[in-house]
Amino acid sequence: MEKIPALVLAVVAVLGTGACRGAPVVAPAPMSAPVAHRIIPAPASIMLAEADSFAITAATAIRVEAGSARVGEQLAEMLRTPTGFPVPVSAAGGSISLELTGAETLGEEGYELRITRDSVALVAHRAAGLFRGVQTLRQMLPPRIEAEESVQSRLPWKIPAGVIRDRPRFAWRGAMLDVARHFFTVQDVKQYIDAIALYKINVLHLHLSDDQGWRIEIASRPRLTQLGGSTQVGGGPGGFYTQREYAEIVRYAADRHITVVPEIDLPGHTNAALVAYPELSCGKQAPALYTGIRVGFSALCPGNEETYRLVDDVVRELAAITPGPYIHVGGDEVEALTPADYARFIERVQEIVTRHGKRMIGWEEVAKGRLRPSTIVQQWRSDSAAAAAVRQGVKLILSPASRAYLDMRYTRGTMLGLNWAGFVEVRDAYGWDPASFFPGVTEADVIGVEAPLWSETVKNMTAVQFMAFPRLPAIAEIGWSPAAAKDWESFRVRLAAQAPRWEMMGVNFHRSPQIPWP
Ligand code: TNX
Repeated sequence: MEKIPALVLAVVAVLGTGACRGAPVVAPAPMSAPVAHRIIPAPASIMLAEADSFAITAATAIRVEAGSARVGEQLAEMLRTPTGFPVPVSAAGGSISLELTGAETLGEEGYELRITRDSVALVAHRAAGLFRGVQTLRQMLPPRIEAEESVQSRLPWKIPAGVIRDRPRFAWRGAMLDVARHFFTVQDVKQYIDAIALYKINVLHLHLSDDQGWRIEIASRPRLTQLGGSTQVGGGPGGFYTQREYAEIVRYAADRHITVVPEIDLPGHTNAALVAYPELSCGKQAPALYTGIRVGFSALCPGNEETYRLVDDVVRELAAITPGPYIHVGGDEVEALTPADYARFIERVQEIVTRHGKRMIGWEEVAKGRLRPSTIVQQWRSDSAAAAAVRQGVKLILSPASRAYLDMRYTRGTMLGLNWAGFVEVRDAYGWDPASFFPGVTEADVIGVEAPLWSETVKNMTAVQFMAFPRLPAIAEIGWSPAAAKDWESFRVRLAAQAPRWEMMGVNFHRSPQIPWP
């Protein structure tokens, strides 16, 4: 705040429009909403002086130090295309500075932004914090900052002056993409990464195998992809990632400070694997490829030692190409095994994952086994399963289907998606709190939230975007912003302000009647 007091700091109550509760559903058009009303997720603390601003011009340069050079270059790239300005990046100087001098209390992802008429200082403790701060700057600039060609003539490029201090409430803010039911190309996944990075998502969970397809090359088990990757729901050609392509996705995500969590769903959801290795099913009969959308019918045979040799090959190869600390082993919806066989299977898989140096994550059912304290349980359906996991002393990722499932239909009137967990409109996705949603689960038990997008009905990126926007930003805010910042009236106005940005980015979205779109 050192240089700010000269300004009259208008405290823009980004979080405090609570008085509007009970107001009519359609609020005034937000096109002229103050910039603070555009930022999602809402920052922990924001004071803006809207009367004053910093302008990006042909003379703007970015000053970086060793640890901030890459984020500086990313910021420059973001500015160069739409503005047409050169925006040089160097250690020598510039009116925008990116510094890693921030206090340790900012944590891995916190940042501070100090914006005056003459300068922008973005300070963090880690590069990830700088990257998150750049997303805030991006949202404070006009939507045409997303343009893919120079629109320089339409000046000015202004950022309001003020101070933002921000850090996430939860360490885990995930998005899951099911690339098994329908396959998505490397280019598709990169496009999704770009869209989620804007909302400070930091985990991309890839659901890499299911009954309909095996999507990751395992060199020691080539038939998994040769046979198991050859189709998808509805009978299309399917596909898979080579290890090199997977590494490219991991690298692209890491460049945006997003950790990739690979999931191989075991012991159920394994029809595609059993097509390739029929000797691993208890019946030892080769099943046919499956292109429908039923669940629960397939399982690896837990009494066969060959099963664990396959799991070991898969986990070993996956661990070697996954720099992140986690491997997700599924564990959901197994109807073909006894509870005791299921629990023993999960415990053995947990040992295999541990032996290869990773932490196991499983869907809530895995809490039927004895878990290590380092294992993480992903809640999705029941509240009792979440509480049972907590009693074992493990941490939870919350993905309640009735709130966080991006594959649920919005309403009776929107046809895409499923509705087994109900209809999930934007307000449902936004209207819950991780610390109070489940009996017996407190804030300390929760490492964060994740929004899964299952792809039984979702066939292409236009559909992915329609399901994710605007619900993904709602889950992102629940994961990032302080509980006290939760305010539907404020959120819906800020959400409305994303529309011109999405239009500029070519991102499809659901025009929910709950939101006062411009
Ligand atoms: C349940 S969520 C499943 C998935 C389906 C999804 C559809 C979970 C762990 N299992 O296999 O794709 O519902 O919404």
